[in-house]
Amino acid sequence: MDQVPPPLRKIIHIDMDAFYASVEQRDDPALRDQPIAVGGGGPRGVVATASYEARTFGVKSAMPGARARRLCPGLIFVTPRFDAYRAASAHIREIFSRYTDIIQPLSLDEAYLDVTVNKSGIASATQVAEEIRHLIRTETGLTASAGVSYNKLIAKLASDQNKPDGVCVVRPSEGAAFIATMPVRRIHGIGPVTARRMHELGIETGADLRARDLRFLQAHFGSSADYYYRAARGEDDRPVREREGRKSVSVEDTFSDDLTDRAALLAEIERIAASLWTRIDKAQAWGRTIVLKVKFADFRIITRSRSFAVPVRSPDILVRVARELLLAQLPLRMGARLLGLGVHNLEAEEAADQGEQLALSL
Ligand code: DCP
Ligand code: MG
Repeated sequence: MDQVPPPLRKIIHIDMDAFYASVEQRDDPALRDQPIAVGGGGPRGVVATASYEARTFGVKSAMPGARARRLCPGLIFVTPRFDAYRAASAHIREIFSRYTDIIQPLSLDEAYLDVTVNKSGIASATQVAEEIRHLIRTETGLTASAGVSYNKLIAKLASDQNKPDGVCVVRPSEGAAFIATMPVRRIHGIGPVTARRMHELGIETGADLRARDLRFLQAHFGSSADYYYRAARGEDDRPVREREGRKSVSVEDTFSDDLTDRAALLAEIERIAASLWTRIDKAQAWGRTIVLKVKFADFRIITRSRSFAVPVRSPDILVRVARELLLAQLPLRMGARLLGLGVHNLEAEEAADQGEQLALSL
């Protein structure tokens, strides 16, 4: 049978600029042009995002509030107003829907759009992106950046290139060279754990990744090798809105000898949590419930879980909760043959709405 090559797709990735901070600056004129941080200014608070004025001081997302204040003494802390962010998010999604129904939100401020065939009849994806940015600006008073390319991998990297308020177009002939310059940790699906392993193997950039053959990647990264191999060449055929249907992500491990020793059990659960995080990050599947599973020597299974109001988006929280769930079971009444860890209650595609990240509530 003849293989007809699939038509080239036109994918846009839209990402709002300094999203929470921009909403705050829009709604309170006293905050305009000021260095602001949205998030907790208290002793245990974390910066969710900083205005561009604050970023020039080095203030960043996920930074402890105290450190942010040291870097930028005039920093103004603003308490998040999620209702306002959700409203802005709903508005931009409504703008997207004027152009296409193939929309995959990744969080409140970010989405992929497939505009290969689109409602406006505009052939140029770049022009569609510019119209969307224009509508966002005039209707919401906020700015967005866009990446325009032939797949999700490159569109997402591209939207970050000319931030804030910029567009970057990467054509099919430019994709491989574009990826070559990227640090691997910025490639979708390469989380912090994988990035560290690549670093240990001397793989820092897309070009380094491309220099390794498939056999080498398979030996080190198993079933993910194929994706990395293709990503290094600028190839990615994941469809927009692929996340439908997944219910949970989990990792478990059966031991050759039943484990009873506290230190050994904790070491195992940390290892399992790290490996689970790699999967979560790769699937971009954020869940609200963390579930520990223990199978005992007698094959009885217990599960213990903890749920949060918002999806867990931090590997540190995952590890900490995993340890706490396990510690609550120690000492075990008999050896464990298996430990498992999973996240459930995944953020549904439509409800990628839960932009409130757990980092904030700590
Ligand atoms: N966010 C959060 N905790 C983080 C990162 C982000 O709560 N660790 C929230 C606040 C951000 C929003 O999600 O405003 C969007 O995240 P982005 O990573 O897109 O960051 P920004 O939109 O703030 O900035 P940029 O202009 O770099 O996209
Ligand atoms: Mg953003």
